[in-house]
Amino acid sequence: MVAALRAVVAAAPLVQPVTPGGRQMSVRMTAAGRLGWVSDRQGYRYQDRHPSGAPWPAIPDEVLAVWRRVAGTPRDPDCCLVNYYDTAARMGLHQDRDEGDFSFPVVSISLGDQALFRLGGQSRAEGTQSFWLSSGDVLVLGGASRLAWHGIDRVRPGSSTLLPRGGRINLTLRVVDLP
Ligand code: MD3
Ligand code: FE
Repeated sequence: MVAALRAVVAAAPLVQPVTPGGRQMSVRMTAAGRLGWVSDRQGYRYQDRHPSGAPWPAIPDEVLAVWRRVAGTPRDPDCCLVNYYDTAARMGLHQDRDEGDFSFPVVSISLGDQALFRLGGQSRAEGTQSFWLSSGDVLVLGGASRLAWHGIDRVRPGSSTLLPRGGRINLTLRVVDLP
């Protein structure tokens, strides 16, 4: 899977997105599939091209195979978001609600160093639980958890030998468009 992702990143290089408010995110991102998520001063959105203007590469077969095994729907995903965390990167608490139909799950695949994941409820006021995600972990965020607040507090350096230069890759597979 890492080899297939190297080909994705060669075709659609990782970018460090800027939020609409002008802050640089610490996570570097790219995508595969028909649509990818981008953020810049104009706002954040799904679009059918990498910021370079190139179409996104296809979702690798070995990644699609995970979705087909666990997602519980015959519909394939439109988007595989690829997040790369160096050991200083984090992702603040947020909800994923730019997709068209929340009855489809989001499937997450973690690769490389462990990360401290925080999961709350559907309202920001609810408490959160933290747990470590390890390389090879697959999460299916469906049902009530689909709209849960979540984020990554930190990466544990040196906790995996999968990536020669360390850090963490997270893949999130999503159905973006309405069925
Ligand atoms: C819970 N990614 O890409 S993966 C994201 O590790 C994102 O890169 C984190 O949050 C990461 O949006 C967390 C686990 C995850 C993904 C999507 C979710 C948890 C989720 C959607 C809804 C609820
Ligand atoms: Fe998210």
